[in-house]
Amino acid sequence: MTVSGMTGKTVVAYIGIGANLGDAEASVRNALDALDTLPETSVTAQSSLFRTAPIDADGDDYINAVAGIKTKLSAGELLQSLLALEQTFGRERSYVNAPRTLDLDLLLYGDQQIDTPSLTVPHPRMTMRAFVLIPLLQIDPFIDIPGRGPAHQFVPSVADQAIRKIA
Ligand code: PH2
Ligand code: MG
Ligand code: MG
Repeated sequence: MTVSGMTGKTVVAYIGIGANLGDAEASVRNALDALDTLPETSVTAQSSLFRTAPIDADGDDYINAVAGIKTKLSAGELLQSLLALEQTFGRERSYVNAPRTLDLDLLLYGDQQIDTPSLTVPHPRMTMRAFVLIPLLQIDPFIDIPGRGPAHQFVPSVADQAIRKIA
């Protein structure tokens, strides 16, 4: 363990996982395993896997899930680790919301609200997306979104979005 790891504070964070290119289900499962191998990070909760219709995107249905982690990485370090992990899964960024082998989004980082050019937490669109809200609420039905309030209050507004639990 590094010196910063010895002194750093442990934070509970939530990661949105999505894939709709290649073997999406395998990618999401492998991503859950890979998150657990990040330095100073362990996966403490994982949602079911869900098949979801693309929102503001084209291509096949997505497989989505949410992971709860405990980490001593800073939010910036965690973001960099997630982007690096996407690369190991062959992620290409050809155009906005293009079909992807793996997307890892930092949804929540403790109770922090972060607004920098490279990172906005809570994830700005998470309250508008069933593929985030439903798996997140499966892990913690009473979770609060910092600055927004209880996550469950947003469910009625995404009720028209197709989502089906597959595993
Ligand atoms: N991700 C997007 C855009 N649209 N739709 C679904 N169903 N699942 C996603 O993960 C998703 C999306 C941008 O990251
Ligand atoms: Mg995303
Ligand atoms: Mg992303």
